[in-house]
Amino acid sequence: MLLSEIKNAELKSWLQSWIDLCTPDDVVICDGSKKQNDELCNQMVKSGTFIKLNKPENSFLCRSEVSDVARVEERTYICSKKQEDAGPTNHWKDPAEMKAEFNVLFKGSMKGRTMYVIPFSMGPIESPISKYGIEITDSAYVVVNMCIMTRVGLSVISKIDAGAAFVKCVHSVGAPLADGQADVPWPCAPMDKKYITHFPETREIISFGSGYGGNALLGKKCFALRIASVQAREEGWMAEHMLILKLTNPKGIVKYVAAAFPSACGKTNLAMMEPTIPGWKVETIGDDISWMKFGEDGRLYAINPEAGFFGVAPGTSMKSNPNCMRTIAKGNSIFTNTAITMDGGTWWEDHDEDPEELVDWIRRPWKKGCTRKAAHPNARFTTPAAQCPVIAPEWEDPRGVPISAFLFGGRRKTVVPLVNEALDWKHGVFLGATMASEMTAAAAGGLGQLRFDPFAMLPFCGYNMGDYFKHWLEIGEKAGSKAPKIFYVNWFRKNDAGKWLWPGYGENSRVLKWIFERCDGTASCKATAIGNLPEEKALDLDGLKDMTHDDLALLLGVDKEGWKAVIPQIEAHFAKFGDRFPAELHKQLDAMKARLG
Ligand code: GTP
Ligand code: SPV
Ligand code: MN
Repeated sequence: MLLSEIKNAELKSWLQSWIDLCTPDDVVICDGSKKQNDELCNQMVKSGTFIKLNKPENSFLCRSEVSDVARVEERTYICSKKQEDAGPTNHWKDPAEMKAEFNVLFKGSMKGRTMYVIPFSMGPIESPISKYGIEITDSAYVVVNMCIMTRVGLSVISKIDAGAAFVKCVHSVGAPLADGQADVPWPCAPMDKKYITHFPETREIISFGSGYGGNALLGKKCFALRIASVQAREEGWMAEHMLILKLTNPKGIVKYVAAAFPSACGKTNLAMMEPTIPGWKVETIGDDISWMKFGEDGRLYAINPEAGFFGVAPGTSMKSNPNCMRTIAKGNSIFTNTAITMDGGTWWEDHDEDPEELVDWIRRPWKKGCTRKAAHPNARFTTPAAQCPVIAPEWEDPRGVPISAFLFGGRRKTVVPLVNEALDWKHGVFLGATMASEMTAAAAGGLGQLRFDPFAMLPFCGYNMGDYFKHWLEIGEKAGSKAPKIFYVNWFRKNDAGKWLWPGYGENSRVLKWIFERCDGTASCKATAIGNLPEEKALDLDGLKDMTHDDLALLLGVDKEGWKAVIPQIEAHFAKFGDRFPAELHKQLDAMKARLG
C-alpha cells in the first residue's frame, strides 16, 4: 500500500507531519503479511540484529544494548494538561513543553533509516470492544514484534478510512545515521534522552530512544493500559494489568478468573498452568492485559486485547510452565536477551536443558558452573498466543468472557497469607489499593524493594490514581450483586531460611479450586481481621508432598503484629493522594484497624 492511497485526512496529515520532522530515507506501510515479516527478519539477520536459531523453527535471537533491557519508569511521563490529572504516582510534563522538546529530538531522527507505519488492532478487528492504533517506528525489530503481539493489517486502515478512531503512536530509537555511517545491532539513545510519553487528552503516545518491550511496542503498556485506562474511566469500562483464565471443574462447570499481579509476578505462569489436582482444567484467554465491559446481563465481560505473549524467559521450564514451553517450541518466536547454545538453541536460568557451554546475552563465552547469569533476568520471548496448546477456543470471542473472580497478588516474603477473600467489593478495592510487592527486573532499578503497587497498575495507570480507586468503587456500585468476588493471593511467602513455603506453579490450582468453590458458596472459610481465609481442611492438599503443619499455619494464618506494623505505611501511601482519595478507603482502613484490635 502507498501513502497516497490512505483516505483519512487526519491520518494522512499526521503521518506527513512526522515524515517531515523525522526525514526517514524511506516509508513503508506494514500489511502484517508473512512475506513482509520474512523480509524484515532476513534483513535483520544480514545486519546482525537477529541470529536465526536452529531451533525452534522460524525463530530468532536478538540481543539488546546492555543499558536498554527493561521498561524505564523514571523516563515515563503522563502529559495531561493539568499535573493533578496525572496524579502523585506518575511523572508529568506539560504537553506543549514536551512536544517542543520532541520537535528538537525527532528532527532528522530517522535519517538513514526506514519509517514503518504499523496499522494495528487491540482485540479482534471486528469486536466492538477493540480499538485501533497506528504506530510509526524506525525499528524493524518493533515491526516484527508488533506483528506477533497485535493484529496488524491493512483492514485497520480501511476502518480508519471509514471513520474509526485511532490512537497515534510514534516511536524512534533515536539514533539517526549520518551518510555512510554503519549501523549497530541495537540502536538506541542514552538514558537521559529516552522518553516514554502519553498525551491522554489527545490519545497520543510518543516514545523516543529505547527499543525494548513496553518502551517500544506501543500497543501494550502505553496504549492498552495507560491510554486505555483513561478511555475506560471516561466510558465506564476497565483496562487492567490482568491475565484472564478459564477454569473448568471436574463436573465441566466453567468460571473465568482475571488476576492482577505486578510485572514478573506470575501472570503468564498462572494463565496457562497445568493443575496438579485431578479433573480440573485451566485454559488461557490472556496473560497480561484485560479490557472489561458490562454485558447486557450486567456482568463484566473481558477480552484480551493482545495476540501474543511477551513473557519472562528465566524461570520458564517444563517443570514450571510446560504449556509455555510447548507454545515457544512451535517456533515463530523472537527471543530477546536470552543465551544461545552451541547448537543454535536458546537457554536461560532454570531451563530444562543443562548445557556445558553457551554464549551469554552479552555475547561472552559461558561455561556450566559460571556464577554470572547467562540470560538477562528480564530476557523475554515473543510468541503467538494462538500457538498455546491450552488457549481457550473462545479466546477471540468478540463479546469477551464473563468474569467470576478477580485475584490480586504480588511478591511478599512475609505477612501476607496464601489466599484471602475480600469481605465485599469495597473491602476488595481496599485490598487492591494496598497491594505491595517486591520489585522485579521487569523495570530498571529498585530490585527487591517493597513498594505499593495498587492493582499492579502503579506504572500503568494513565491518570490520577485517586480517581482510579474511585472508578473501581463505581464499577462495584454498577455491578451490584453481579460483581466478581475479590481475592488476594501470595505464592511468594518464604520461611526464615529463605525457602519458598508454597510450591507454586501447578500447585496453585489448589487455591484456584477454593476460589471457584467460594464463588459457588460450597467451600468453607474462617472470618479473620484481614478477610476470609481457608481453614486447612477447606484447601485440597491431597498428594501435596513436603508440606508441614507449621508451614501451613504460616501460609494460612494472620500475622497480627505484621499487619499492625504496615498500617503507618498504608496511611502514608493513602495520604499521597490528598483530596482525590475516596473516603471509603479510609473507612476500610479504620475497620481493619478495629478488627486487628
Ligand atoms: P510480566 O510479563 O512482566 O507482566 O510478568 P508476569 O506477571 O507474567 O510473570 P511470569 O508469569 O512471567 O513470572 C515471572 C517469574 O515468577 C518467573 O521467573 C516465574 O518462574 C516466577 N513464578 C511464577 N509463578 C510462580 C509461583 O507460583 N511460585 C514461584 N515461586 N515463582 C513463580
Ligand atoms: C511488564 O513489565 O509488565 C511486561 C513487559 O509485561 S513490558 O512489555 O516490557 O511492559
Ligand atoms: Mn506485564
